[in-house]
Amino acid sequence: MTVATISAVLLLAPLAGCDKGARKEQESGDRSLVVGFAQVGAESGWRTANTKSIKDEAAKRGITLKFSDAQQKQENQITAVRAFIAQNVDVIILAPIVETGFEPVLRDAKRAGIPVVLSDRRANVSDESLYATFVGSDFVEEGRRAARFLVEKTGGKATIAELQGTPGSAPANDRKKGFEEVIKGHPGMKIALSQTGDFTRARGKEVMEAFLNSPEGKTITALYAHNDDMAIGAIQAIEAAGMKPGTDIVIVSVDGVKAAFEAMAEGKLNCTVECNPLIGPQLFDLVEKVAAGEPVPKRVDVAESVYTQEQAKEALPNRQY
Ligand code: GZL
Repeated sequence: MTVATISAVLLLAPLAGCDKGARKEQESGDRSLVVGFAQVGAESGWRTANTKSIKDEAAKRGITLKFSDAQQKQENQITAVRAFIAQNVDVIILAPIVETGFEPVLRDAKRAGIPVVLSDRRANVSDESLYATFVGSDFVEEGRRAARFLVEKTGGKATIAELQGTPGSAPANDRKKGFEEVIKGHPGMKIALSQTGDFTRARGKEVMEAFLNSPEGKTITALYAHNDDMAIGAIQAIEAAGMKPGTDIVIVSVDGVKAAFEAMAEGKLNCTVECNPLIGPQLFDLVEKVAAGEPVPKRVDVAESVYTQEQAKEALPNRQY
């Protein structure tokens, strides 16, 4: 074996034994990051704004983003993550549609040496090392904020209809939990009807129609919708029933999309609890750190507020989503 051959072998040896990330670093030099993003779907105004924020930020940073819209189906998300693993991307971003069922595919990503960043929604796992970090909102606090508004607005006396988000999703589970935590301290606040509208306008309208046609329908004095899109659908149903949304039925929802501010300006919605979808910059700060093997916090929260009718007209021109 010549000296040249020995030195070449010695040079490569460390690479052959190093972990995938370092090898990629060595091979790639300054190539742009390749990131796979398994998004929930396009079910709401919030989701559309969230997708745009993430795509725009990737483009701004010269990051190659492989995007998958799972159309609100978990099996499609899992298929997308497996494809990203096969394509050997640098980092995977996953917005888990529901909290359970992702552990096996996250283990596959870990075995492949590909870090996963959870965006927007949490996934329940038995091993926290299966994801590098999570960036998103505190949905329990969002539920508390919605309930606090309703208690104040109704003087602690309301018969409530609840439109829940996607069954099993972190926002639906936690927004319900936070809301109930606050109203349990107010005996005059009762949830009389509760059903999922799957975060969409169409289902929100359908379910609210069914609520209003039910025996308890005439007793409803307030609506809590886990997102603005379902509230907008419910407003249409309330008007079709000859009632005044925002007056006959006090309405509070979550997200803070432009349509909610328009509804508040028209007096049809009373409050929206902001859930900020514009997390692209925060998300890619974390993705770049993770790709470089730098330490990141396990959870990064998103700053949010609460908006009522009084602020709607003034805030509307400045809303970005
Ligand atoms: C919340 C997000 C939720 C929004 C809905 O972070 O996961 O999903 O509240 C969207 O509008 O469908």
